[in-house]
Amino acid sequence: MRPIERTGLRIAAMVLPRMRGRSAPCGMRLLLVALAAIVAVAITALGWPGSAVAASHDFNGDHKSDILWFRSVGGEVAIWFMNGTSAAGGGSPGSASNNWAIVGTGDFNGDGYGDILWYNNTLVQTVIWFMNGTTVLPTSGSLSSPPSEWSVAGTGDFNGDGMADIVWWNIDTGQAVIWFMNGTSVIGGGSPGSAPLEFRIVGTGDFNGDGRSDILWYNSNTGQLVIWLLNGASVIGGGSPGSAPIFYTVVLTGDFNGDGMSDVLWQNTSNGQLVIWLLNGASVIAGGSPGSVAFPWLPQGMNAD
Ligand SMILES: [Ca+2]
Ligand SMILES: [Ca+2]
Ligand SMILES: [Ca+2]
Ligand SMILES: [Ca+2]
Repeated sequence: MRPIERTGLRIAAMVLPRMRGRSAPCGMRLLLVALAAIVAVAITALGWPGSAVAASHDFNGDHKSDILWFRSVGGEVAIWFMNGTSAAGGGSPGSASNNWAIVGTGDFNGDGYGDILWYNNTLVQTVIWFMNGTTVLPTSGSLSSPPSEWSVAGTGDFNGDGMADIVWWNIDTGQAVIWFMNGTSVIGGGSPGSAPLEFRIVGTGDFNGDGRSDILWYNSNTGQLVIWLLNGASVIGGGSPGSAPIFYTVVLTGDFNGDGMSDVLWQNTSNGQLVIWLLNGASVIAGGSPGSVAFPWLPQGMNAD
């Protein structure tokens, strides 16, 4: 596993338990309280048992993250345009048939509006809906898909051209491959390497603030996180910010303290406690617990945009 450094293991073992008893910075706490409130209100209002929040992105171009819903029974998609903690409009752009799943969001054509990435693992097909608010634009369409041992592991802008790109992960070899996208066209890319099979890609984010997305790996056997700092599809640095104790799982990445570098939100799947690691590159610079969100409430996709 060449780009991975095995450092920092002991840091986390100390940082995490200490963080758990410490109060988080106010802004962070507010964000998570807002997050919990939004998810609670949204699910109550929609009344969709079995529905899931798939992701957040700015679908109407107002620079505020919106909430994308996908109803796992029936395939209906809904978008809530968010303004702070309020849903200020929205609607349903349509429905998907069986076996289609939302595997990511991002602005794949660079028009400032978030788009929806779909994958059908039966048909081995990939489709992008280019969105304008709740309208699916006619330019939407499919792209050639790799063989079925590959799955979409994440999205992000890895080459910094303003258009979202796709990370694929090979379940047999552990290899990651990045496709640089322009709409539904693959305009370049490459493989940053492979990780041992016990590692999974659990997130992307710009962990060092250079305007290009990086990859977050997680070893579910050991709890270890590893970050690959990337320039395009090339690993330019990284390391391990540490490991989390058993029961903690990564739920999302986002820039919680607004320093331009992505951070990691953990949740204890046993008692619902949330823990944030503030990162600078692959190093934990601070952390804390904003509180707990009891099961079955699960943070899914708010971010600090
Ligand atoms: Ca777009
Ligand atoms: Ca890009
Ligand atoms: Ca970066
Ligand atoms: Ca940050």
